[in-house]
Amino acid sequence: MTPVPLQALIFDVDGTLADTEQDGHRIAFNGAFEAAGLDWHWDVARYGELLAVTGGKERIRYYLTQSHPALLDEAGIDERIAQLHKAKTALYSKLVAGGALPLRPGVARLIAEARAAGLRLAIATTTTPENVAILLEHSLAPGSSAWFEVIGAGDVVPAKKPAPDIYQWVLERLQLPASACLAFEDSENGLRAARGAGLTTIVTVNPYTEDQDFGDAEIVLSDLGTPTAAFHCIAGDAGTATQANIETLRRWHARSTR
Ligand code: XBP
Ligand code: MG
Repeated sequence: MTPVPLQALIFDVDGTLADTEQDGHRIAFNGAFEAAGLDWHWDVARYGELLAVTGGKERIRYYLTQSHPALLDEAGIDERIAQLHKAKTALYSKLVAGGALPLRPGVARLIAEARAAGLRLAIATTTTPENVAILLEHSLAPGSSAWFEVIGAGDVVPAKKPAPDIYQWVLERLQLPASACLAFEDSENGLRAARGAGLTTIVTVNPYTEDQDFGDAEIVLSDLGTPTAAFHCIAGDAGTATQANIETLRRWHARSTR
């Protein structure tokens, strides 16, 4: 069978493009709780546990089931969660616009190389669409949202990762089979979503996800690597590569679809 050529790269956002969780989303959640007069506080370790559930509204609800279950029976709790989440999104935007969240090593380089090579770009994330736009604008380049042909984000699909729905939504809009694409993820939930949609997946871990199960990934790396700082290959075969560039991506893609 002739191998399908690589045509598109699909990126997760949180934890993959930038380490947004600990010093971005977590801070914004806590700020929203404080502004609402609540004594809820998510420290770094607790937030790591809460990351088991993707989606900010879903994460607040999950926290309530653990710490304040009686609140879930109160009338108007859905609206209250939605309001808290809206306040959180506004705080997160401010943090990102202030330049608090740089991209991870090699991300801007790889995206530039992909554009130069004519690969199509897309995003598949559970985060709110405004968060994606503001991160790209401030941490990648002004106007860079337009580089991504399809941005699948937030509530466009009701079932968030680890469900494959967001990746399927993106693939449908790209009008490409999974076999023509590579996904980039940082978490087990993300990997399960991408694999569920049939995508070969490259994982770059971060402190919150490094102990998760990535057995189903094509390759697991510390990061994408830069010309001066090679990635560390955690699992899979990186050969002699020291950074993920278009040539290495094509190689990893070809061997996975053979
Ligand atoms: C990202 C998430 C999101 C963010 C918060 O997961 O789980 O919930 O933490 O975003 P992934 P919102 O990287 O797997 O897509 O508060 O905007 O939902
Ligand atoms: Mg992620």
